[in-house]
Amino acid sequence: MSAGALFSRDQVGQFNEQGYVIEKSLAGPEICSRMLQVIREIMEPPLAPVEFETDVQYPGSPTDRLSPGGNTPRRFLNAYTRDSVFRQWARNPGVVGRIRQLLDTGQVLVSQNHHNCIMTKHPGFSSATLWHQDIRYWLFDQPDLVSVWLALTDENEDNGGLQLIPGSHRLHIDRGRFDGALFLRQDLPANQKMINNAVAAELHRGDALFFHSRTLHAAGRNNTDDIKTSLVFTYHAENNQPLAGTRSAAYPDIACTRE
Ligand SMILES: O=C(O)CCC(=O)C(=O)O
Repeated sequence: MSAGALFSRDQVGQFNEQGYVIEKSLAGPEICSRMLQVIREIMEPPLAPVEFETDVQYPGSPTDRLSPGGNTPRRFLNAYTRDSVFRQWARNPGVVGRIRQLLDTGQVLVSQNHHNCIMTKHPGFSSATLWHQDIRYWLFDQPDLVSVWLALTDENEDNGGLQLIPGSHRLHIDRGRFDGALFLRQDLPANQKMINNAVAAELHRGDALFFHSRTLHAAGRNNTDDIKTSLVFTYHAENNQPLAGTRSAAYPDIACTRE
């Protein structure tokens, strides 16, 4: 990945308009293979800290840890501290330079408190994630963060890949249009109208999806026979700090220094 080649002006424009942009083949085959090797080692048995499908209780989750599929991992947390290959990726100039462009800022930090995980969706026991904005439980001076979702396997609607609602990061959506857990209510015609505009992010191994923390997104279950695996980190500008004493500030953020 070259540090010099960053987003084009059109790509930055697309992000500003749509709330997301995809960079194809941002991670080369070698780093993807190394990451997958590390992930295989932490997957069986699942090495803590892990969030299991039963913890999220999303539609399709096994009911409890003792039921079939009860030990299916959903997220391997603390990706940043698990291996240097993840740290190198998170602070790579090709990633960080693009984040700087999207946040239109100099210094950026990667959060240890949000995402910072390896997401998996296993055949048979994966769950669906309803429509939400990531910012809903994050507390920062401003709601402007960017996540980078790196596909380590191909992702599409069939295996529970992400869907996004273009431009939703710019909308003001009344609280009443969300349910108690801050998922978009599907029973409201105004919400259905937005959902009808959703697009599925088709990603191949090494592709990176950059999306705004206010962009509405959702994902289905994995209906294939293969595990879907992705790595996700979230970034914010130095002048947009987490609120002290909240979960967003639990662990220090990592400065991505200029090379
Ligand atoms: O993979 C999924 O089901 C979506 C995950 C997601 O949207 C999230 O963790 O914010």
